[in-house]
Amino acid sequence: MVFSDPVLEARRERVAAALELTNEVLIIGAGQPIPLPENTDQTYPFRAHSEYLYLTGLECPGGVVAFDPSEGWRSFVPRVTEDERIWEGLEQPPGDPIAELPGWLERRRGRPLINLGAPLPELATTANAAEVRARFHHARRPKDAAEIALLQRAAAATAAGYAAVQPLLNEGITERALQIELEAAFQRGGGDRTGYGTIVGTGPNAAVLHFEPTTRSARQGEFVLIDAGAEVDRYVCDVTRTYVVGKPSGFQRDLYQLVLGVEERAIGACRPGVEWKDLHLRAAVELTDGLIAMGIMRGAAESLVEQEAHRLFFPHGLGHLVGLGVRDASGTLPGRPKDPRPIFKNLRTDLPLQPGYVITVEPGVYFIRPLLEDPARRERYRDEVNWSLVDRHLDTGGVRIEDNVLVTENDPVVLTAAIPKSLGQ
Ligand SMILES: [Mn+2]
Repeated sequence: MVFSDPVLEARRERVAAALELTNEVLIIGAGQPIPLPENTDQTYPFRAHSEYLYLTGLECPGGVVAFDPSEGWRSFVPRVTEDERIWEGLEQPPGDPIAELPGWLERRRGRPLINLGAPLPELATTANAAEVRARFHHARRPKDAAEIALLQRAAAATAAGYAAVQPLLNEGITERALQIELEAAFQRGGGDRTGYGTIVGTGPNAAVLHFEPTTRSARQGEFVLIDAGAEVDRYVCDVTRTYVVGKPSGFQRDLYQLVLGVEERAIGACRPGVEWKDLHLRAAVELTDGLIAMGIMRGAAESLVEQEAHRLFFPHGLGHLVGLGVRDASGTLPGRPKDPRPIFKNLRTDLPLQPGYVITVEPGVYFIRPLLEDPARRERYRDEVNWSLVDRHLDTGGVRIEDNVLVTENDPVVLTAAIPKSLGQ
């Protein structure tokens, strides 16, 4: 695997210190391959649990890493069989034989046992696992140099994908064709695979937040929203660009400039100590201000956001941590409950930023029919929204612009800066 021993040792040390265990025994499982339902001797692609991979660098089915606060870390791995060497080309990973794990546990019998990573159902575990996991997540939020190097490679592969599709944004191109060319270029550009299901939405489909590409073709003057990222050694970028096929209308330009301005100001504010929820709130107010200026909403932005009216057009959070997987250790600070105010209902990340964090910044404005055609919402926000203008734009789709930002002691670093942000070809 890609991480060197000193890198892994430093991680294990940092995690051990952060967990604050005294007498507890910790077991972190890699997980087992899951067979496909039919009798094919195939399994779903195996991905070791992130918590296991982080500490061992191994994609090792059945592996277990164990920690005893008075003795330190031990890694147990299954013996690779001859069949696995013949059929899969597997090699024996480093570590103690997994057959020694029961004895290791037996010698610690009676002490509280915490199981993180993939569950080992045969173990009876104690109740504070969630708290220990929260501390583990928090300890691995700042990315180390090896992780940032992988993210830079994932960003380069992702950039190759976007560069391949931008010249293809012509009338008649299908969502599927864009997906195929994007994903092929990801892999030619050094990616192992996509980090999550590629989203390509043309026209009204651009308003579906997690749209799966279809055979629909783009028409002249429509938005095309692409949200996709390459994965390199399990490290993932999460990028969105929005384009227009042909010449954008004034309305499309206004929407795009609004989202772009909000995105760039939020990126500039990604500095140590800044509360993510404050950036989210500021983005919500700025988007609302822009929608007021465009005549779509009416009133004062702060008050509209207080009333949650912005969620008609911006129904998701400003972003989330990304890295080892597309949602890497997001959530809240250990021991600090999420801010319960209704305006933060759709914000799952509630943390102060710190150097080393990598976070997506992804404001968006959409015309989402299930929200905008809902009679209850139309009644509640009767005066706050210019509904006749909204009705004229129900098939507009939407705009989202998303980059991945590394927080540092100095200026934020945009890992995905090589991917152009322009409305058209
Ligand atoms: Mn995304």
